[in-house]
Amino acid sequence: MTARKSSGTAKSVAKTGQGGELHQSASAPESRLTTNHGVPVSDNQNSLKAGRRGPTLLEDFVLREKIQHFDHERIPERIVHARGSAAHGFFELTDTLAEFSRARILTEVGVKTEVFTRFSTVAGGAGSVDTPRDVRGFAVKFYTREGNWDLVGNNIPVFFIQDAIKFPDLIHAVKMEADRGYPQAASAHDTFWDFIGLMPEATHMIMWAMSDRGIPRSLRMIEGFGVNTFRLLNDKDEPTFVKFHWRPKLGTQSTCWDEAVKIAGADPDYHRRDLHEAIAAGDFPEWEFGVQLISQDEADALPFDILDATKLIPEEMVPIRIIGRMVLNRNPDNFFAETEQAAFLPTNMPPGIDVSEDPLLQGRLFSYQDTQLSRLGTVNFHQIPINRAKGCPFQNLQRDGQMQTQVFAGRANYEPNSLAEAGEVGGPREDPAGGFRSVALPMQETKVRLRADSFADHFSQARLFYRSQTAIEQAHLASAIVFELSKVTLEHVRDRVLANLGNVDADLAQRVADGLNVALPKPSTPAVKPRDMEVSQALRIVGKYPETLVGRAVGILVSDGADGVLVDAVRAAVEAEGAVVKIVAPKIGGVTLKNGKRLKADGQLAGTPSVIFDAVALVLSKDGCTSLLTEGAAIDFARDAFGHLKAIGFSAEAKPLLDKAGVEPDAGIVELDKDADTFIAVARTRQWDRERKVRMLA
Ligand code: HDD
Repeated sequence: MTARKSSGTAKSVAKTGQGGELHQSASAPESRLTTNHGVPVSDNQNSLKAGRRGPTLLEDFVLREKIQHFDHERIPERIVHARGSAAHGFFELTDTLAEFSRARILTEVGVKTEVFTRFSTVAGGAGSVDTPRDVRGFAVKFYTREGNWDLVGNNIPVFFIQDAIKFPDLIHAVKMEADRGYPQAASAHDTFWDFIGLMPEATHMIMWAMSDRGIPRSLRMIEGFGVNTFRLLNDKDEPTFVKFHWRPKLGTQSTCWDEAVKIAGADPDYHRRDLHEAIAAGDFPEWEFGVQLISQDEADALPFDILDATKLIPEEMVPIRIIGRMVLNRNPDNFFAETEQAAFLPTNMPPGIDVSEDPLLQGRLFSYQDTQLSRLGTVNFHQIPINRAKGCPFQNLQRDGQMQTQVFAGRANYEPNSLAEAGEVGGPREDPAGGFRSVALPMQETKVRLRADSFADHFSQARLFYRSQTAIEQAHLASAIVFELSKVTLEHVRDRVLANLGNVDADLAQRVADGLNVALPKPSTPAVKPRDMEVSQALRIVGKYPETLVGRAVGILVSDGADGVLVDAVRAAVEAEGAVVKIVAPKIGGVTLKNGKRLKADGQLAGTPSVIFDAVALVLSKDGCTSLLTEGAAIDFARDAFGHLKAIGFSAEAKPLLDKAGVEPDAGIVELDKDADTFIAVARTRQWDRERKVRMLA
């Protein structure tokens, strides 16, 4: 191997390890590779050695700096919500809440405020898959003109526990079991269900998590909730309780469980990719922003405590008032700098928004700031660009600390000071009128460590949720619990959960017991007997979301000799509906159509199964179909689409493949025609009627 010397002239020649040459123009300062301290680097391919084949020298600061930086590239992942995907966008207020709040973000109609929104799963590590059954985090950082407002919510409006002191126990129970380090990103294991069985207050949230909301189709299709009750404060500092809601424009949509499991293998980054690709394509996800406003008197009249995070306020009792919208329209430039380093704090609130005494929220007010210190490593994490208040200046007299990036001038780092009287910089001062004020509440209670009696009803709302679901959703929910409990090895743990379910609904408990093939124990004794509440249609997904292809994806499986006219017809019709088309071919090089034209493939069949599409079309030639009859991936393509209740359009020649895959005719299986109308009509929704034919549900 010959080592060359860098010429040091305008055109330098960098050496590769193989002795090849990489020519680069490196003389211009703006394009020159340097060390972190600005020293130009002459050779980024070879370390400095004692002789051509000798050991590397300690003196090589270029090598040492590069390796050392690399060694420290990772920071601790978030203790929860480690797996996340984010985007930039804006929030626009459409209706003022001036009567209730003095926060400008809630009163200035038409103003667009920058936001950064991060979605996440809860239990899995940063490298885990996107589609486990789990709660999804929905955290929005509004860069308001009065400081950052972080609304750190979930896609489920209630929580597992009532008091923050139980949070570490909950998370320890759901994460990988302590001795064995598995399962990753899954609640289907002993320790989680052990904790749940012993914590009846978790039952309501379990209903939500086990419902189809736990397996969303896309991050663009999840609802968001602030979960905790907050307060708004108006100009006169009069308080109003508030619950925050995000509603996806595309509707709330889910996958089937079997589909979610298979997506995890086919595309572990399914949600991250979907969000990124949609935004890159200009198909910007959008949510409506709504509030439920409750006065103290109204809150007192409710049959549950609004300070209890395991309770929601049914929309039928207090309607949601839509006051704004959020559009996500820009992907992060750098995942680490933005998505990973984003630090959300429920304590970030502009004047006019305040917390409530919800004991879960109260603990959160400490935890988030604290966790950033170990995760981001410094009290100055607010100076990282993604966390910086950019809607307004920020200034105070806090100084120094690790990674201080601001250079403060002057002597005044204390207050009060009178340096301005001598013409020096005196520094910022408090603003009694415009600054953040907390609600003025009388506090005269005895100091206690207990749970309020008003928090004791653990089952009425769990019952409300179950009874408000459609028959399809009830079956999914029961089946999900059966699946999870089937992974529980300790019988007494299963029994305790079943006994709690008896308080939710006798039918649900029986279905789960039957699904497990075990005897149903007697219901546990609830602290408060569950009450029947008015069924809430708003809690459903099925039947509520728009029948549309907008924002979805359709896969067309093609073979050599396929009819290009049909492919074009399907593509045009699907795109006209606002969905994306992907061509799937046996080989990535594509196919030659009947008319001799080449058609490029977006995905190779073996790596592009039908689980990643919302509907599929099979446009095959006779020979193409015959050759696919011995290809497992092709048979699975059709079989899974059928099993996941998707519409299947097919060219007449593709019929043998459908037969081989066991696809039985129904309203969702249509032969393609020249305008693909019939296919589009059925592709707008899942074929729910098919489900009982393809799956044993609890
Ligand atoms: Fe939390 C992160 C949502 C209760 C402690 N939480 C975190 C994130 C979301 C939520 C979306 C990820 C933010 C991001 O994308 O960076 N958490 C919730 C909701 C809760 C909730 C909706 C109930 C209403 N959390 C909760 C409690 C505690 C925490 C009760 C502790 C007492 N949460 C944390 C944390 C995290 C976090 C440990 C980990 C990473 C971070 O904060 O920044 O502080």
